Amino acid sequence: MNAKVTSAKKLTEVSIDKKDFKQAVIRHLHSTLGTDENKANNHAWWKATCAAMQEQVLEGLRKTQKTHYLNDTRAVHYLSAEFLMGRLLSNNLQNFGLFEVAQGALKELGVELSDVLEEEPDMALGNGGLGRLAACFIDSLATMELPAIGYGIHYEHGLFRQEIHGGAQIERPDSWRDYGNPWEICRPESIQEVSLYGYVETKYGDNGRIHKEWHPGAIVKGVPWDIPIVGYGGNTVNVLRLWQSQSSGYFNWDVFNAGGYVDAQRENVLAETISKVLYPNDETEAGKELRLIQQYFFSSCSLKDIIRRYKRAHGDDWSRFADQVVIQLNDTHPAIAIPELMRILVDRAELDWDSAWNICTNVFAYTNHTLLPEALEKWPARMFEKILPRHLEIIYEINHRFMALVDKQWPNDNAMKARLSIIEEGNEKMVRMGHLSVIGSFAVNGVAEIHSRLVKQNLFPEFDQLWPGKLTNVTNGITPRRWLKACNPELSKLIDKKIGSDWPMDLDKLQGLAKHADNKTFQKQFMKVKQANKQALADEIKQSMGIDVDVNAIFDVQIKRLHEYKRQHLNLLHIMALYRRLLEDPDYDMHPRVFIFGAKAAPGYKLAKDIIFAINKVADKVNNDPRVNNKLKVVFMPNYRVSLAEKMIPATDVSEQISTAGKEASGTGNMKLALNGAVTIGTLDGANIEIAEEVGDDNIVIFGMTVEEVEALKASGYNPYDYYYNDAEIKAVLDWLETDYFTPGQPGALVSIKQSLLEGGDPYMVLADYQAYSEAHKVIDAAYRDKERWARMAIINTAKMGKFTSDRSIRDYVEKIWKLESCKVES
Ligand code: F58
Repeated sequence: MNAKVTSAKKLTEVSIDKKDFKQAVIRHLHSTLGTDENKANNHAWWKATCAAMQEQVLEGLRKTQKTHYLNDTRAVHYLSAEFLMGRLLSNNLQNFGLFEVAQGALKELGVELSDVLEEEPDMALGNGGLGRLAACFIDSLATMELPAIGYGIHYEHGLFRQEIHGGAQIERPDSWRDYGNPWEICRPESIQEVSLYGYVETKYGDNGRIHKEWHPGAIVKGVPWDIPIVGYGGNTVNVLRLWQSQSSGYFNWDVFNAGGYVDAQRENVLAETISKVLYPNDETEAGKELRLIQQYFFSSCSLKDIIRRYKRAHGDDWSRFADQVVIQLNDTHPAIAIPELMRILVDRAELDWDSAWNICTNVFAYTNHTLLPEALEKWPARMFEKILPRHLEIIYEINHRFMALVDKQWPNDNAMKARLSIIEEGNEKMVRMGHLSVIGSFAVNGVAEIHSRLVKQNLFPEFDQLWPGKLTNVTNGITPRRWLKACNPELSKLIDKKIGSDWPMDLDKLQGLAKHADNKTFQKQFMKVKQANKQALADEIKQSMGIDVDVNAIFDVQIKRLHEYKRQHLNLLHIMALYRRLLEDPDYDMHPRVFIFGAKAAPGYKLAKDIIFAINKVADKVNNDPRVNNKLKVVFMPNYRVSLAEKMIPATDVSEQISTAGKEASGTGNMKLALNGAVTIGTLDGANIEIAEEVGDDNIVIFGMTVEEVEALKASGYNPYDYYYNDAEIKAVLDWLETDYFTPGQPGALVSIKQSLLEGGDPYMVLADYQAYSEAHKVIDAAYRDKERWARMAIINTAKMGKFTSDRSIRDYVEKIWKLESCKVES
């Protein structure tokens, strides 16, 4: 097994020089875009530069695919409803070692590469951490020269664009490919068909064998679009294959005879609706029919594509399928692939059930990303029966056989059966997708140590008993190519000078910085880069929002989806408390602080939107109050997305990771910020715990209740009013929300936050952690004022992030779960 990244070609051996790159850009300007150097605007330059780059990329793709085919490699198939890719040009240039070449070529044409890069719309085909993780993982897979393919949905509209009007979030459609996407390649030769609706016929064969035949009510087409994924070093170019739905024109008149022509047209519209829009949910399941159809659509297309490729090499011999194919389910969204594979094997390939199940349970592995009950997917059996009648039968059969196993292990224990059954009985029968995923997979992993422990202890304890070793951990990671090398070029250059330039492929090398952490010159250089990055962000804030921020202030950043468990409102209450302290005592001793937020709220999540509104209203007041003497600023940057994160992260001093212990599965923003030299203020939750282990207690500020303390307080009967009445600051701040101080003329406009924290029972224990959080901020303040101490802390954070490269996560998957070999592609 050789999954270590050692083989990528040296980045100095560029495949094309400046002169040729310039020629290629001009050629594309002329013959692809039909314009010329004098007429071209930045958008045209962007497209032409992408096209010039794509020539290199496609050459790499062709070589990679040929090599993988000739070597008949085992491959991982990463099924994910979301891939939050961001922009690709800068990444592809970096990974091919052509960034400087392109910069130089464009300069000679009188064009700034940085302006051209800004033209690219983000590919925002994901909600948050889960989707971005998938993007980091496919970067690492290609970098490590592992045979891999990502499968997902070619959403026409990605995550909504956020505008802020009068402080409130407004959602606008995202149209990432309105003017064409230069990276994607349509592959009509690999179109798949997917059946939906209809009924199942039972047929009895001569040999007494029962055969099930599904007569679908409608068939839709899946059109594949391939996005090449360039590994660092440019040797391996893998593929992200995204499925777009299209009407097939097929409509079963027998099934829908009463509806006739009009219904048939409705079906055509449905077909094209499937891949229209990404559901903007975060940690809650919408339970909508269209979402189940989306899930089945991309899972079925992907499986058929995997089987087509397998058959090309192995014909109808299924005996090697599980040797060649591993399918990773990114959460339960693609779990329907399990009964789909059973259907294909049993109904189509006519394998017996046991052989089919044996293949299935050696092919699938499942990653769990959450413990929140509202995020665990369940589908009404009734809805299943309508959309996927044959799959429901198969799920019942899987469950029937599984219940026999449970009975063997725990005889006559009906309560146990009810707990473990895929089917939840109740008012409405539900299909539990988590249970199906655990039962149908050979490995199940959580995404950070603490999370995986809780998956075993609280979520699936009986499954852990039944199959010891099946439940495991793979701590998340981030790609250092995007999240340091590309987004923080000045820090990268400084690091290169100090320890050499190998670190993007071997992040443990950053350890080498630790011995310079006390060196005054290095401290100055490191903090000078931070200061320049802060200046760039300050300029952006000024330009986009008209707010002046002082780059000597502490840049304190919370960037992530807006959710109660992530506790942006804890941050807000503390900001309000600082404001009060400053009003009561103008000499209140604090280093100037800029609190910066970036967050989208799910459109239907009322309280989350109220919190955004409150942050903006408090910001209006604080930023325009001369009494705070510029010691406090609050900035809510609209439309948080990957490309904005790339600007905010290098400029951050303090990273807010303040979820209620036990709720954040891992977090990955925490890793990105620490890698760029931010100091974390955080709870003992998710990967914060592992970050603390790496950087040491002196270089992180941990506060608040542990998981055990949260559980104990809950068990003893948590009462938020205890904190309200016993803490004058909490009371004053909560009462303030009820006045019209922040919303002149609109008293009560912010009251929902107070209500949720008092009458609502404060489900995420914001008030219980408030004092500890407030004290932790005093620790931050004191540490920052000691310039040398702070520089040391920042350097150590960067130096100790080696563990959190997504290359390490992938290595863990390869060794523990996938059992893959890397495959060298000759350049
Ligand atoms: C996130 N989940 C976890 N879900 O919250 C985070 O702790 C973890 O680091 C990350 O996954 C990667 O493991 C997450 O982002 C979603 O966005 C789902 C999208 C579909 C609907 C339900 C939430």
